[in-house]
Amino acid sequence: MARSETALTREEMMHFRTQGYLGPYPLCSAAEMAALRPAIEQVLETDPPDSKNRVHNRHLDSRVIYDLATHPEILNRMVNLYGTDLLLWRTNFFVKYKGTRAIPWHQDFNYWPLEPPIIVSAWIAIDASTKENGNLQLIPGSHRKIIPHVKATPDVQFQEMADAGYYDPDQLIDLEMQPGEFILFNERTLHHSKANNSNLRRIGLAVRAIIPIVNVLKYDSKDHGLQVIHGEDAMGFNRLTSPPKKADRG
Ligand SMILES: O=C(O)CCC(=O)C(=O)O
Repeated sequence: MARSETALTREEMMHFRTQGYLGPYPLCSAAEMAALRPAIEQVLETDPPDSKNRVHNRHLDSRVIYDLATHPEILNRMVNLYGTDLLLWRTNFFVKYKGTRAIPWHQDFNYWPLEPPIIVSAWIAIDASTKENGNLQLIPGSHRKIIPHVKATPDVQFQEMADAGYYDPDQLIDLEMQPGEFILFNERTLHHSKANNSNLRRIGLAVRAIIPIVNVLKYDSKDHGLQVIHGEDAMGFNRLTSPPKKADRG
């Protein structure tokens, strides 16, 4: 496989394997993200064609979001870790204003209709993400075991959360990020974020990519399909769709 300009070192690849995450890395500068932010905000203020949800899968109707999600700084690193063939499954914005509830500790694969559940996520800081406004926190190495999930408490955003008896929150690390930085993590890396108790908005964009052997068991909407973002889809298990055209909304 050709090594890209942003090829990971052997140490970085081993870090991802043993710790379950990598980064932060710069996708663009904070100034470049500031220039892009009005277009991102406009997408978030507009209903998508399927009118379902403004924060999910906007890479399907916005070229700005698609280009962000498939930026070479992300894609080249994903290719180094997972091989040349990659499909974009989902994107999710996580928008936290003052008072937005915490995201509980969880392993993503607990919730997802994928078989086998192999996913790499990139989480891109659209705004600065700091301890003040509820940055991501994760537990290095936690991807090596499967943690049971139980009914979530009402103070958090999800219906289910990791069973607190199965991990040690003292092992967490803070991933503070400047706008334009991103991290990578896998489907079992235990992570969460606290409530935002500050006046500083915190928007992150999570990008979920899979390899072609992964079968999507349930689609998010009738318009939902996957895009081949690198290499090819030699398996043909999943419904494919095209990237939005550059002239499209957003
Ligand atoms: O942005 C957050 O606070 C949580 C993100 C998250 O849970 C995810 O990307 O899977």
